[in-house]
Amino acid sequence: MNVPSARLPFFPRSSLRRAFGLSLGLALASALPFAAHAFPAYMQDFSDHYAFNGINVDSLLAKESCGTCHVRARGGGARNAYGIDFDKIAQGQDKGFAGLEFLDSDADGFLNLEEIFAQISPAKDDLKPAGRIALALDTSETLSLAVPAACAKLTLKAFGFQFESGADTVLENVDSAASLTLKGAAGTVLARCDAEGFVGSLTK
Ligand SMILES: [Ca+2]
Repeated sequence: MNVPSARLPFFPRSSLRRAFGLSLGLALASALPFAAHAFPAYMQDFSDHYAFNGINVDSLLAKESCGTCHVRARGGGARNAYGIDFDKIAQGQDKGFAGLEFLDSDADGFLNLEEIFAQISPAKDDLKPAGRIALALDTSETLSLAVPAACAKLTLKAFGFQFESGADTVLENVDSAASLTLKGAAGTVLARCDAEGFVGSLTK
């Protein structure tokens, strides 16, 4: 699904982030404090935020449920690393989920946004992508990608930037490296190989 880049909080412009933080902040202001019966509302907020940005997180939420933010999968009690950051930053600093995306809450070497894009918990350092896709962008708008091993289907999503096919594109049967044109001055690109479990990103 192509999503207009102007709507995307991933685009590193503080005005967009502030605007989104405000709207999420208003939504959260009407929510109940962190309590067991309020969890579905937070999960819905999480799902809505990523759906708005063209990322379906149903698979992640089906696996993790309330464990997306809590130590216990059924919720309540202590928050996990992502839940602690959610409390401190998304809520405490009114930055919403967008404020967590370029953090590595579980310190496993992958950004929360990368793990969420790969449908992997951003809170568990024993659950992480199988390898990193390296992305590089040169001055002539050529995006280069290197995968750790052959990738059957490499899905790319751009925020701020644009591929020739729009915000999304797919490369098939990438053996080790590939390149393609990426237009735009600034933004974020996400890349993943679902079957192989690789993920990567570039932000400029
Ligand atoms: Ca991580």
